Amino acid sequence: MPGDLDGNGSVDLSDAIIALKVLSGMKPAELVTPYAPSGSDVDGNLRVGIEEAAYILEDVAGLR
Ligand SMILES: [Ca+2]
Ligand SMILES: [Ca+2]
Repeated sequence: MPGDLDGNGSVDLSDAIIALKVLSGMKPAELVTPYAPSGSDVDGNLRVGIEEAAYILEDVAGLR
């Protein structure tokens, strides 16, 4: 599922937190990306980044 970075079957704020931690530098992408389920990558660049954060937040906000 696109955006489901923690693989719990839904896209929610916990996924947004993961993406935002990566973007803010609190967590290196190298520590997060290998554990993100295949298919969670939104833009296909094989990294957790701004695309995932935007997608997740739009999804949580009901904009998608
Ligand atoms: Ca999730
Ligand atoms: Ca990505």
